[in-house]
Amino acid sequence: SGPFTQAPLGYAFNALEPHIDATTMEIHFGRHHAAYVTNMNNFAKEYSQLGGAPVHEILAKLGDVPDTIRTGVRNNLGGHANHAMFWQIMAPGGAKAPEGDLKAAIERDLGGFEKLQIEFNAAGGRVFGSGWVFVTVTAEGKLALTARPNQDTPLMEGQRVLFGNDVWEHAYYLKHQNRRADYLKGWWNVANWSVIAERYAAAKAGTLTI
Ligand code: MN3
Repeated sequence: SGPFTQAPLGYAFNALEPHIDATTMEIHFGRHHAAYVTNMNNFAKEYSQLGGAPVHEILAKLGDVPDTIRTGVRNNLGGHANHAMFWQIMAPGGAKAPEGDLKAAIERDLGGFEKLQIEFNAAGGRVFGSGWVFVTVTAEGKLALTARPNQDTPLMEGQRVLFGNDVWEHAYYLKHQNRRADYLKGWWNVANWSVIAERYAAAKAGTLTI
């Protein structure tokens, strides 16, 4: 227990099949993400200030964290924030493609949904080893494609993440083994554009956190 908590998944482990298998979801949510949260609660025992600040604010000011635990906080709180976002934006049952002003912003800033998918998949493929590919959003609603190694996140530069995909092998290896490109291609089937549209509106309203 401690100040960091893992929100319930909100859907069944098998809800994203066949694109993401139930066993991967169970291990990814129940062990990988849970471990990041446990590790953060242990860091908070050493450095109690961690428990009093919002996750996105800690990540934006990692230089304020004592150097003895800074790398651990970077990896584990980055992992917590990244996965908390990831489970949300894959929730089943929403819109299957961007709509409305989010669709217009994707066309304006990223060349359209089809081009976004091609370039996002390419960026995910270029991540060497473990990391993430993200679309960031400014308070003005401007979008950009970017990638980070390990559990780093644009939150560490004070930016906001609209959505992202986990390209660590633990996210896809049981089903796709070394074929990351197949995972990236199929992943779009489980992105929930209703949730992502809510995050887009929140970013523009200044209320989006992680
Ligand atoms: Mn992961």
